Amino acid sequence: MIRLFVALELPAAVRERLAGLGGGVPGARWTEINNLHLTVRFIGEVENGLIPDIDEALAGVSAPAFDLVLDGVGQFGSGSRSRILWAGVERNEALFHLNQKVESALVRAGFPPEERRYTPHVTLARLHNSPQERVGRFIEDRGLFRAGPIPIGHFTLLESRPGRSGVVYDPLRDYPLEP
Ligand code: 2AM
Repeated sequence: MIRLFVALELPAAVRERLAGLGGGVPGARWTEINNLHLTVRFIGEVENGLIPDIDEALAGVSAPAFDLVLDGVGQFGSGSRSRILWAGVERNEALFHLNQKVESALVRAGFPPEERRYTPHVTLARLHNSPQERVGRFIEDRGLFRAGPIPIGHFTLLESRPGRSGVVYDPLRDYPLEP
């Protein structure tokens, strides 16, 4: 089995700025700088033998290239449940369009549909029992964070696997968007 997802990789300069946002929240496990990305469609665990089907489906996706702007930070979840801190994405029809194209290509190829609404975000940290007051301050202090426009000319199929010190994301293949 292999754990897969489709994502946009972010340029090093953008990842550096995102990583620079970190700190000051007790109980936060910050995303390793090389792992910062924007998921387009989570696939999950599949048999290795299905990789060619996924590859073919993604290679058939045609969608226009676009610019991405990261905008603000926020959190999913609240209270003592495990939460995440994220950087948000400025409203972007082309990104939703790409998500839809990937979704329908995968469903046509026989994979189960994603039931959850697409909420584009870059995960900055996972929170474990972080005091809400500190999380709230982190978010307020970085409310003006913006990065981009970032030209997006392709999307990527990645493998997620456990590494020695946390998860490792390996890009398997890039798929071009239309110029
Ligand atoms: P997250 O960062 O919000 O956890 C690789 O794990 C990527 O797939 C991450 O961006 C992760 O989002 C996302 N992901 C993991 N499990 C998921 C799920 N069940 N549904 C949707 N996305 C998921």
